[in-house]
Amino acid sequence: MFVHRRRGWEIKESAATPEWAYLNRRQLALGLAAGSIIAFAGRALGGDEADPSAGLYPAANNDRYVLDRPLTDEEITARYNNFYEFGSHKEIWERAQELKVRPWSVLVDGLVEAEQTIAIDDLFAKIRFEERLYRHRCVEAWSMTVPWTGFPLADLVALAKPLASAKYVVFQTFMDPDIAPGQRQSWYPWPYTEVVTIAEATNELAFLVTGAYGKPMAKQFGAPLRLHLPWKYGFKSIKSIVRVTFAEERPKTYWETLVPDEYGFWANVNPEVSHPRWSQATERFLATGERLPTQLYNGYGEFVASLYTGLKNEPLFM
Ligand SMILES: Nc1nc2c(c(=O)[nH]1)N[C@H]1C(S)=C(S)[C@@H](COP(=O)(O)O)O[C@H]1N2
Ligand SMILES: [Mo]
Repeated sequence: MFVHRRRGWEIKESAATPEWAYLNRRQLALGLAAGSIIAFAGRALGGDEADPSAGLYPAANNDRYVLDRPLTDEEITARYNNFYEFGSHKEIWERAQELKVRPWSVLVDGLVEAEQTIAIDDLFAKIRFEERLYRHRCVEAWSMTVPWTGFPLADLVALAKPLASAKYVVFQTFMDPDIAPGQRQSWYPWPYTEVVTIAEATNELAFLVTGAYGKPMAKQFGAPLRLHLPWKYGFKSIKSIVRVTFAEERPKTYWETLVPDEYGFWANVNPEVSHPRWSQATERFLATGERLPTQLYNGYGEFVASLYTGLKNEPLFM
């Protein structure tokens, strides 16, 4: 099945190269002129030039999603990561290079017309990529802005053809303790899983990410396929997805199993609802180090607030 919806805002790729990409190219040109120091730095951050999907980048920017602050440099975001499979601290980017992102396939199963195992490059060939500049807010009260490339999660839902009885979409990360030392710590409920409702999954903001900064994303970001739900705390944005299951009942997620009082199912960003151990009123912005006020739904209320109008008794903000 070919998923391609032409949208009114779509413009020719050639007319849509974002400013940050020009800056990157300029830096690259300077780097080449001055030696290969900058080109080397790019590789050292985990960029993989041999990635078979490299030719799909850069994709046209979708300017419907605008930022109110500058982008965070890749030098920062690619060296400060949460990816517990590779360790429960932020400096995992080198270890994450052990992840083999080809061959890679995604199992789509559960309440669907037909179970499918889709090779990642076959999936990419069926989908139209776009770039979106999104804010990301970690529950630990830091935030960043990233130019992600990918496609709406709604496109994958359409491709999966869920049955009417499906109410939830369950995502699972790879499981390979040989390369992921965190997964040898057996008290964690591996593999990492996350769950959203069908309504959330088909909201226009829900984005499956394949690339960042105009190229296939570095492994530490969750290559070759990760979710980004910009109105929710970052732990919902599951990395390195191998399985997408449609279900009628809501299974407990990795974090709900581990610390149910601190990391719940809904996890929508709200500055007025504190985490049990800290305030969520402000956040440390990784680009500048400033403390900025946190916004309800991370500033995306116009897109998502209506999803929750009938759910006032649910713990929507933890
Ligand atoms: N599989 C998996 N996905 C994950 C995590 C993780 O540890 N494992 N950490 C989450 C958290 S808490 C955040 S804040 C983001 C961090 O994404 P980044 O490292 O690309 O900034 O990934 C989320 N997705
Ligand atoms: Mo996070």
